[in-house]
Amino acid sequence: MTDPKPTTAPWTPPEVWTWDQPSGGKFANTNRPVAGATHDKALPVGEHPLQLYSLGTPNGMKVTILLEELLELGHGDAEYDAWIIDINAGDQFGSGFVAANPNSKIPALMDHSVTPPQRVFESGSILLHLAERFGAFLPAGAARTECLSWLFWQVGSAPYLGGGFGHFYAYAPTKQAYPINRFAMETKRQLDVLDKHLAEHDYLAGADYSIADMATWPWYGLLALGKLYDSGTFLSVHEYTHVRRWAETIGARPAVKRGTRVNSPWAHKPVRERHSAADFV
Ligand SMILES: N[C@@H](CCC(=O)N[C@@H](CS)C(=O)NCC(=O)O)C(=O)O
Repeated sequence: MTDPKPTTAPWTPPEVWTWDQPSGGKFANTNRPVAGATHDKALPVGEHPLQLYSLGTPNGMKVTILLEELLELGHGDAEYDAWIIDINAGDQFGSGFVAANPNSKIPALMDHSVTPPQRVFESGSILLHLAERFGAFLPAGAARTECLSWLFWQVGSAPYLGGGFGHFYAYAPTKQAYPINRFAMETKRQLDVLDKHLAEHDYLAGADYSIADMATWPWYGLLALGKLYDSGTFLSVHEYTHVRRWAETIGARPAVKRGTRVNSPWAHKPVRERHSAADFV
């Protein structure tokens, strides 16, 4: 068997990588090989104990969906201020945001219900922090372990979907066969993992809707509904019938409809910043 033809011009990496040329990709203006703040900027603080600094991307939506679900359940203490962080403008590198999340990525939460205020970063950690604090959407016993397994699966898997498939299919300056084929393969495998599981379970942790579903829906649910990267036809998402059933059920929840609008300039009815229920007009 002959080797397949290379589909991109071969490149010999230099002995030592240096940051000397823009990548040309969608996030080329903000990507840097170093961490830390680029400028001084304090974060705004509103009146509620929970202060969220985020953007309505799939990672951001996870948290606003949970907060809206908690409010829907009657947890008044889950009232929150959600401030928008424009990652295309470099807001994630402001000194206040870096103090909340040294990794400079949305979402980040400051929980002022404790003294001193507790910073929480990484979407999975924020979901767990809030679920434990309110005793909701995290089942007990064996289902708790199953819930956490899927939660960790999601945060470990989505970079192949977002940073891999989505980046090369939708954001890279040119379409290249090698990375798109590699990450389309992995994305479809992940969809099939979910589809096989959801063929036998209503929700990821079993019978009950949990933070594992809230973490996974904005990525794989929207993907299966053809709403991510304009890739529904390319990935034949109609094949994943169980994921689609689960995604439609979750998408119909009022709290999910509200949560996906928060900090989302591109939503059908955007709520750029959320400070109270009155913001959802
Ligand atoms: N593992 C992180 C990923 C967060 C993440 O990748 N956030 C993106 C937006 S979806 C971001 O802030 N990107 C800005 C940047 O990379 O500079 C989490 O789950 O919270």
